[in-house]
Amino acid sequence: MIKYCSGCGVLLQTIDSSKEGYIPEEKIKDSNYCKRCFRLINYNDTNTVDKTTSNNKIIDYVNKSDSFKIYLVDLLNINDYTIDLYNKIKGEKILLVSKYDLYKKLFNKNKLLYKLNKIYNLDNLDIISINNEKDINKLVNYLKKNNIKKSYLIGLTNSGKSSLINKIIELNNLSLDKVTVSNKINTTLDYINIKVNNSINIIDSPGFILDEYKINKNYKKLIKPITYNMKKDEVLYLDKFYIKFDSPTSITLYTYNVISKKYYKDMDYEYNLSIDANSDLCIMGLGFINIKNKCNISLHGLDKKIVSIRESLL
Ligand SMILES: Nc1nc2c(ncn2[C@@H]2O[C@H](COP(=O)(O)OP(=O)(O)OP(=O)(O)O)[C@@H](O)[C@H]2O)c(=O)[nH]1
Ligand SMILES: [Mg+2]
Repeated sequence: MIKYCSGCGVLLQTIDSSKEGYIPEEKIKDSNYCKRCFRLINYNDTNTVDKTTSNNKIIDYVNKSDSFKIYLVDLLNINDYTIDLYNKIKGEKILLVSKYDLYKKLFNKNKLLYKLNKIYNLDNLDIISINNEKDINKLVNYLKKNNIKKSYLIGLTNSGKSSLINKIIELNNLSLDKVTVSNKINTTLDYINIKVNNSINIIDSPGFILDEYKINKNYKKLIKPITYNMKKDEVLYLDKFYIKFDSPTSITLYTYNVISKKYYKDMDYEYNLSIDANSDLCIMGLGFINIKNKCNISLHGLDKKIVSIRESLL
């Protein structure tokens, strides 16, 4: 019997419990979910080997098709690395900034759209939250209005692609199995076609994985900015790394929940960066730090290849 897992998209198999798509023989007739999805949905737990599809493989696959692409990325993960991936996607596309409910009190939608467009030169973008019905309907109406019959939903792992699919299923009363959602990486393993109606198909995809700062993220906790006034040679300690400022400046942290404090500390710094007035220091996987004054910073314990600098979003 050939059957695909409704949750993650892989071919179901009853032979190897350590491989993707495994389902016990006695369950395959009645269940549409592999053991891994069953455990993710019911216990938020994975204990089987995960398949990872490389970013290039996903990009090549979707670029072969002239279908529309919807690229999801949450605000804290917008940086040079994720925009680079977006720029590699060919054809008609839109960038959707996801999880707006986590920071809507901090950023006005229109101002944010204006700044993102200005900084990254994005011509088609919008902001979305799965907790706002209007946002979901707006997307479906956009597809209808532009006569977009087939679109790929792509983006970083955990950006909320499958959650968006489930909301579309729910709001359109579709009699389809829900796809699997979790805060673990690599939840969706293969492409899953969702027929919204006779003229709209949306395809859920495996997420992109980039080098990132590793922390446990809680997507239910609102983003709370923290401001510090740094004095000359003061050091910001953030989770597991250090940033020393060579001149006074105010800084504001927009990050997932991590411990921070400031003090004076001598240590060997690994590299320096010069920061222009009103810039954001973006840290892939963690968020960004707004720095008000022009200064030089020295860093310790933070991999340079996940760091980028941009004009302030504010
Ligand atoms: N607060 C908030 N959380 C969201 C939103 N969308 C998704 N999430 C959470 O983000 C996490 C990841 O969601 P998924 O839908 O599984 O993400 P994905 O992009 O499909 O991830 P992969 O399948 O690994 O590529 C889950 O914990 C969701 O509950 C949103 O709009 N707001
Ligand atoms: Mg998914």
